[in-house]
Amino acid sequence: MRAMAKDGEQKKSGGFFARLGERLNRGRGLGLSLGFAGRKLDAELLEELETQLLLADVGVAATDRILEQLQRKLGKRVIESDAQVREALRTILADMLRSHAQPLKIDTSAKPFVLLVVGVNGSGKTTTIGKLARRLKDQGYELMLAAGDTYRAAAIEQLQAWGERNDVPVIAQQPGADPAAVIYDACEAARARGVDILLADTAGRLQNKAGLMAELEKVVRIASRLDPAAPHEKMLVLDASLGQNAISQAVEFHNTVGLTGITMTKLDGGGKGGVLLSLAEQLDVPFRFIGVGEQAEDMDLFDADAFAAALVAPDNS
Ligand SMILES: Nc1nc2c(ncn2[C@@H]2O[C@H](COP(=O)(O)OP(=O)(O)O)[C@@H](O)[C@H]2O)c(=O)[nH]1
Ligand SMILES: [Mg+2]
Repeated sequence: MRAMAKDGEQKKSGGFFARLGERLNRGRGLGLSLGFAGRKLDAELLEELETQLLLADVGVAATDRILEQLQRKLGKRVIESDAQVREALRTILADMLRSHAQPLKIDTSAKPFVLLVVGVNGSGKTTTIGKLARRLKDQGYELMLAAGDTYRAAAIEQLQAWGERNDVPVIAQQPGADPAAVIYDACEAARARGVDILLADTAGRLQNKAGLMAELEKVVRIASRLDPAAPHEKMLVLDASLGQNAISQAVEFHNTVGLTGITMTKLDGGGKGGVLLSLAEQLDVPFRFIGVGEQAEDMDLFDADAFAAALVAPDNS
């Protein structure tokens, strides 16, 4: 049984992050096994920890930074307990993530505020739009969805199903239609109806990567026709279970469209979560939301302290 009923911006610190802790890497966080008590943070121990962090998708640069900070915090004294190391790690990770924890701000004067979701096929774009629709609707916004993934009929139907579930209108055309035309139509319709927020889906697969990137560039360009500030949010949806491949994807999308936010999905599955540290180290793009399941309520704001705490397994493990 799952706790339901969420209202608006209410912070779900306890419940949600307890769930995140349970789900992240199936309850193992980064999966670090410590056994540090009575030892010193010497070369051997640093190497053990380095291997574990790299295996947890933290990446080389972020791993180096973490170990450097840990040495600074713990010095060469004998370590009393794993809890002491965990506490130090929580602080270090939260500090690395904090500047990236910037919640999405809706400019309500935009009418519509256009939120374009990009990412490769299967990363969770359409599901994230569904979750956002639920969340933003609960907050009282007037919404519209645009079925910009015209690549497959199933993709359009999937978005329409989320629209029906949340009682939100969906602008769609036939499969194979020009996605930029769909987005333009939707921008016009949203403006005519005085909608607050337009959530626009896109395809993640084309004949080739260059084709996909060219199409996204066009979508972004056309979306700015009616409002030069649109799309106001260009959100990359990234599948955390891709590990270090998520990093190269993020860099590529950022270079193409200039991302303004990242939402990380599937942190409940094989995703170890360490990849966010790697991303934080390499890209100056805010983390908006995290997804920990397939249902509408399985998403929340990214919070650096809570995420760091969930990454470092509890002291009793
Ligand atoms: N476990 C889990 N599954 C997810 C999450 N987000 C999306 N999915 C699933 O991933 C699959 C692909 O999602 P979809 O939204 O269709 O991806 P898209 O191709 O990027 O639009 C679907 O089966 C979703 O239910 C998540 O946070 N956790
Ligand atoms: Mg989709």
